[in-house]
Amino acid sequence: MKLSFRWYGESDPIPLSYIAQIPGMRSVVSAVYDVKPGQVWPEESIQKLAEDCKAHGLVFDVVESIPVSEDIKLGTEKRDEHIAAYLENIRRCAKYGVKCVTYNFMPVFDWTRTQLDKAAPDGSTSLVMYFDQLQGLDPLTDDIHLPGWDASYTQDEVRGLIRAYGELGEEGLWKNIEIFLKAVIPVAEECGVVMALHPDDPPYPIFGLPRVITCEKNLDRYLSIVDSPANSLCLCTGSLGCAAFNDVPALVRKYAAMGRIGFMHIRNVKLLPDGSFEERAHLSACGSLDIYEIVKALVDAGFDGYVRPDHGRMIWGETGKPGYGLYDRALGAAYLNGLFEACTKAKKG
Ligand SMILES: [Mn+2]
Repeated sequence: MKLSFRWYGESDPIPLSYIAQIPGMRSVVSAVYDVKPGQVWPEESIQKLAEDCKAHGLVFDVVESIPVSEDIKLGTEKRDEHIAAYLENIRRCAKYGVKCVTYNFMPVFDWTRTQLDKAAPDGSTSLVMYFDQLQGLDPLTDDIHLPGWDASYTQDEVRGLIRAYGELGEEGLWKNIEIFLKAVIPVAEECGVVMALHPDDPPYPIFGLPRVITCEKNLDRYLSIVDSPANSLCLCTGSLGCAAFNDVPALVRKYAAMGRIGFMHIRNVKLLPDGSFEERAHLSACGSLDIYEIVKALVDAGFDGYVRPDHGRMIWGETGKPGYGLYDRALGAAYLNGLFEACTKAKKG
């Protein structure tokens, strides 16, 4: 596996020199964050990312994300123009050494949580989703500002988008996914890039918005639309694992054996009885996921793709972007290194 770490570019409070000090760290996962979805990234920005990483002994070869615009997801009149920009972004990234591009197909909002700094008994804080904090909220009538939701939308724009997705429905979204994949995957193949689809987080509809990247049946459907190793998954254990219907180690075993995992996001979540969940430390004992079984499934399949520790807690007084501090993600990386070493040596006998 290739160990990687997400970095938000020059505005990230964590310097590349710190990331380079994490044992076994190889790749930086980043993106050009100041260009709107549907637009082309300046080559100089991509080149600068590659050069900055190289100067610290790191490789910029994973992009997270090239966002899929709402126009592509909804299939508006701007779709063709936005897909053309998407293809150009894949070509430009490949030119500077990118091998894997992460993206998702979540309508309107990416991840959804109700609180970003829930304190645990030990004083650490993490992201949580508590259903009792969501109950009674209706984005069509209430002004809702949930953490992680794009603040650049006005409430009226959000309402317009929610109505448009309501009319589109799940099958309409699948149709637009098919149009996207049939355009993008051949170009990714040409460029030697693996497209890695991130699942919906959490993997079920929110406020009636269609969300389809949720479960084994739908992942199978997605991968079969274009049956190519370039059409792969960014298998996020915490996103799929916050729904009890997903058996995450089994999913990892299956898709790794098929050669259809380009990128692994590994983190732990604690599922609560009402379906709410809390992000926890990476260690298996801290949450509901068996991280050892997940790593063992990867090693058994001979997985050699990218892995990164996903969201961490805030610990040791660190402040910064929730989920993306240095300390707990570095602990996660060290834990993953240990599991990979143990599983790899046990496999060799
Ligand atoms: Mn993830």
